Amino acid sequence: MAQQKIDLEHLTEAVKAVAREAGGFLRSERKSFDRGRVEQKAAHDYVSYVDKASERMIVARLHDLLPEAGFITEEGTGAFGGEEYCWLVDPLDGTSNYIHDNAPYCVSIALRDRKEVLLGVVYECCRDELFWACKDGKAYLNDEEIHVSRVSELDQAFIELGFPYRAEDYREFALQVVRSFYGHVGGLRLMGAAAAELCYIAAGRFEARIEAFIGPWDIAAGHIILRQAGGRMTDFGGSPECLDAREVFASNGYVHDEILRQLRTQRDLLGEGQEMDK
Ligand code: LIP
Repeated sequence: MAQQKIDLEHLTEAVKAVAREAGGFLRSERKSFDRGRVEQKAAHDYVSYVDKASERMIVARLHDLLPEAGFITEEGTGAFGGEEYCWLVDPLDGTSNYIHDNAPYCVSIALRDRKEVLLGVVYECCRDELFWACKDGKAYLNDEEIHVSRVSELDQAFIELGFPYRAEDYREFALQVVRSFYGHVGGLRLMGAAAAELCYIAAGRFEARIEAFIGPWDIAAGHIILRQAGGRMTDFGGSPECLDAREVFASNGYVHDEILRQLRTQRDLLGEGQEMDK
């Protein structure tokens, strides 16, 4: 049966409303958050009842919007069985920040088909910032168009680092990244919410982000928002095929090749990591 043509602009507006609704739920629950109800998925990898409730609500809303789509979500709600369309959802990116009442934390929702990401929405709750973009469109923060910075000199670049839960596989690489860049760039920051941080590059606040061993739900929405804002995302070898999020290097494009030259030389320091659920 011919696949239904999707009105991406109309669908993106509906997804923005879902992200705002879920973000309002996160903010509301934060006021009475019970740290006694936090589970540990793996060492230092936490999930709370709020993550799960947010995901259930988002999946229900998205299913109503596009019943034929599958789901790849951080907490496992819904399923992906090879459908033409697939939602990628992180219901609370920045979980550890949220548990400790720190910023940023956000909702990340993306839709892809078998070829590419079609739309992405990231709602960062603490600053009430809705980042969004759809295929062949511009990137926005709330109603304002956003663009990456034009910083091209490494010593002026602000770089976001992510330290994944898989410390054993990432530690040596992470330490080498700090040795390579600390004192030689504009600044390094560790913020703990990949989806929001990719949008910060799209908005021109940072120039690059480096992390490995995260989930496709962490980066899918930020990927299209960054791309439509003029940015670039590859793995540490320079391949644009990085949506499995095993290696994620994002930038404003101007500093990409110079940083990539250093990442390539350090790549063998990465452990095996484990394949994320596709
Ligand atoms: C987080 C990512 C972050 C990474 C953390 C964690 P979560 O996602 O956004 O970049 O460093 O280890 O994976 O678990 O808060 O959704």
